[in-house]
Amino acid sequence: MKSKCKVSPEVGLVMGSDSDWALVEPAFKILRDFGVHCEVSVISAHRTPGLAARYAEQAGRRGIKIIIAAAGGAAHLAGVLAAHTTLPVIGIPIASRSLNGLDALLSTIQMPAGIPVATVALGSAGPVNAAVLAVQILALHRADLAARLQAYKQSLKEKVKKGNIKVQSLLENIHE
Ligand code: RP5
Repeated sequence: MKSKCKVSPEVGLVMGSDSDWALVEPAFKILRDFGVHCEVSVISAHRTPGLAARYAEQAGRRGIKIIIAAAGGAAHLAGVLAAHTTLPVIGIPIASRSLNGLDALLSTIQMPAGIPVATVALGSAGPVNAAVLAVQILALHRADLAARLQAYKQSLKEKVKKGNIKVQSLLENIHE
């Protein structure tokens, strides 16, 4: 599966199986909301190893600036892609049915020196942070994205402030 959301994608969002999509979709939506062009592909480090190598080797030439790779189990996808490119690779460990994702987390994060994978959290924070990190990297050279990131951070602050007001109000009711 390979779907381009725009003509010139800047981010390659790759997952090891279509079964990962439900967990990865929030990353796609965040990139889209920031206006970052991306393409989505299913490529397996183990089932389609040649394709994984070719994808990573050709990504830079096609204008991709960052690769986000999500995989579960023996999650070698991000590492294999990182081995075949000098682009930054962000790894999303997917919690599969076994071991609560610890297998994927360790497989993604424990890379040898010289081949980094910027590994984000297990669970729902992972895809969100992968997308935000990709935007932050792109924003180093894009003032429009930097401004959107400021607005995003501000929205997080507002959410916490509202949460505090809500909890204080609940406490007042308990004390009365
Ligand atoms: C990994 O194995 C995939 O990334 C997925 O998380 C996991 C299971 O894949 P399927 O057996 O559901 O295709 O390679």
